[in-house]
Amino acid sequence: THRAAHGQVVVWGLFLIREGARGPVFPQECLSHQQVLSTVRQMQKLLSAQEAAHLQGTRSLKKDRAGLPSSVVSICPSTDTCPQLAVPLNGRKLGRSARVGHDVHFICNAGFQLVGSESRTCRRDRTWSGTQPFCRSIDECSSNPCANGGTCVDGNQSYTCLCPRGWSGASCQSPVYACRCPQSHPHNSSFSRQPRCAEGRPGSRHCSCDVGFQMRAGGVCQDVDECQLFQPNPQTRICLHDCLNLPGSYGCLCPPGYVLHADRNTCEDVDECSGNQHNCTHGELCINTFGGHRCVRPKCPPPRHNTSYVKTSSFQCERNPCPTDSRACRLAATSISFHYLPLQANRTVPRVLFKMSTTRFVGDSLRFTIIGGRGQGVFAVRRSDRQTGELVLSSPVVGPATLEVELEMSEFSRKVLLGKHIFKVTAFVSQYEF
Ligand SMILES: [Ca+2]
Ligand SMILES: [Ca+2]
Repeated sequence: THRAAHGQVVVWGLFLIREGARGPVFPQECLSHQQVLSTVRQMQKLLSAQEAAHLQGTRSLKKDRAGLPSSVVSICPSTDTCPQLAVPLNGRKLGRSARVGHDVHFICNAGFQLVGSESRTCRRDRTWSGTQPFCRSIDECSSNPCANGGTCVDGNQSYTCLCPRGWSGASCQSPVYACRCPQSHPHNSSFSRQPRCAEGRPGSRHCSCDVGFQMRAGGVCQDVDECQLFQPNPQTRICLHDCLNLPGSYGCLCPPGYVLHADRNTCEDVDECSGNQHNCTHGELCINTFGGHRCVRPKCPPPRHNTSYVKTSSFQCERNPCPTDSRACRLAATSISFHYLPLQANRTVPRVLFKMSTTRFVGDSLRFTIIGGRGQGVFAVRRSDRQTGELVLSSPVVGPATLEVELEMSEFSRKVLLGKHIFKVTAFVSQYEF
């Protein structure tokens, strides 16, 4: 073919340049078959001769090189070297010199640990310092990484802990309480799921559970009961009120009268009064309380001993003017006010609930006393300044409870009573501490 012919021309070209000294033969026209064969044979002979010469040269080089060590040894006295050290299996030796004063170092391949001397020095007595090291496969379990009786399984540069029942986590460090659900949901498979597994290197398989699940014996992912786990302990409590275990998670529950706060943990009182969710009738007043509400109807006392009262506001009664000759009326309270205090159970004490003073102070002294009411035992009064008194909660109250206390503030001028004010206080204590 044309291509074949072209290749021949190239071969010819090479041949002519190399053999130019012998007298080039310029082809005048197309070569005969015989001529081509003859030329190729000549080329083969020439190349074979060159190959033989090359091999001869290589052999003599090899011989020279083989002779080198012995010539070096003959130059350097053998008394200055230590015996050659072996390369540890699965490791490397760094430094080739075995001469006195020289060091060699050993390192191990990944996954192996050097046991023995990391470095050895050729000493004057032609012995090596230290001991011959070897590379041992790293046993990830040798440090006993599994807690709580977990079984360690050594892997490729890693380990796996097989946790006993009741424990989970990479090192079996997390306690897991038995789920209380199986009795109530024996067939609810959503509390146990199959793990997600991924094939890694040949023979290795990594399985994991969804968030909120943990691997159990048998390779099944079981829901973690966060409620059992964290709720009973005040330090780890996750819900302010009640906890509901859910597959893979949990939820917090609030008692009636409360809504779950945006933080998903605490309970917030529903203000039934402002939200018009109350059942108070016309003429009753709605008082919002923690966990509920109350309907109240403050009433002025009925007329008695020439003394009568009139309602001046929703929460206040004022004494009507007294007949000129009625001492009883003049000694009766000039005003009666009503105070409703929503209170959470078990609040810390002492706690100031209420302050009282007069805006029309004309005398020279005020006296504050508790004059009655149920639940007086948990209250006390004290003066906070010259014309102000405080009602103080002095002991914690267990709810639910309704406590009433009646306070009197008497105003004197030169020890003569000028007037009395009565404060009727009602505290609505919730069932819960919120
Ligand atoms: Ca759960
Ligand atoms: Ca409420």
